[in-house]
Amino acid sequence: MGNATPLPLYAIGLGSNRRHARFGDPRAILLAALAALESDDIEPVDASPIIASDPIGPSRRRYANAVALVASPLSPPAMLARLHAIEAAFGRRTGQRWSTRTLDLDILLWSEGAWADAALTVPHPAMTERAFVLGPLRAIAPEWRHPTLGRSIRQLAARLVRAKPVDRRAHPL
Ligand code: A4P
Ligand code: MG
Repeated sequence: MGNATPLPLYAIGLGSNRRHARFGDPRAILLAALAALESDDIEPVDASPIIASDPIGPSRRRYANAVALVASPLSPPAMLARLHAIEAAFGRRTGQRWSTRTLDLDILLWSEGAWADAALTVPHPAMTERAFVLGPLRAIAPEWRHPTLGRSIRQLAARLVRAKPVDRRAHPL
């Protein structure tokens, strides 16, 4: 049977800053996690390059970060449950916020718009302040418009770069 209606899209943020005994370093963990996302009802569409990023928050270890686009009919809570199952399969320890983690999977965007309940907020509230999200996301979905801010990822990424403090002594005008 033909499928005339395109499936909804999700942008999923991936992060790791801890080795895994079997999968190896954070970069290898993200590659394995990208493969683990694929299932009967989650279809990989695109994946960004994997970047190395300085940690935001108390952890001192560098992160590997990437963003994946997937097509799926799952509701946002059902998608979050899948992501939690994948995190658990990669040995994620829960309970310590911002602790080092083997694998962190966040729902960044959903093509159907915004979602908010007690356990889940989409778009991810912190994504607009995070270069390690907007950089990889811009590489694969620059024209995706943030549903509540009304700006494209390209615009949000450009705005984030401009907002960085500039050392005038290093850049005399
Ligand atoms: N939750 C609500 N909205 C969402 C969403 N859109 N996607 C809830 C996923 N989860 C969402 O998340 C805690 C709960 O948030 C979930 O159970 C879900 O119900 P968590 O992933 O278990 O906890 P966490 O990740 O430790 O805390 P938090 O606040 O989600 O941290 P972040 O925002 O994920 O940040 N620096 C670099 N360079 N790269 C990184 O990837 N990541 C973090 C973690 C900090 N610094 C980083 C990076
Ligand atoms: Mg998280």
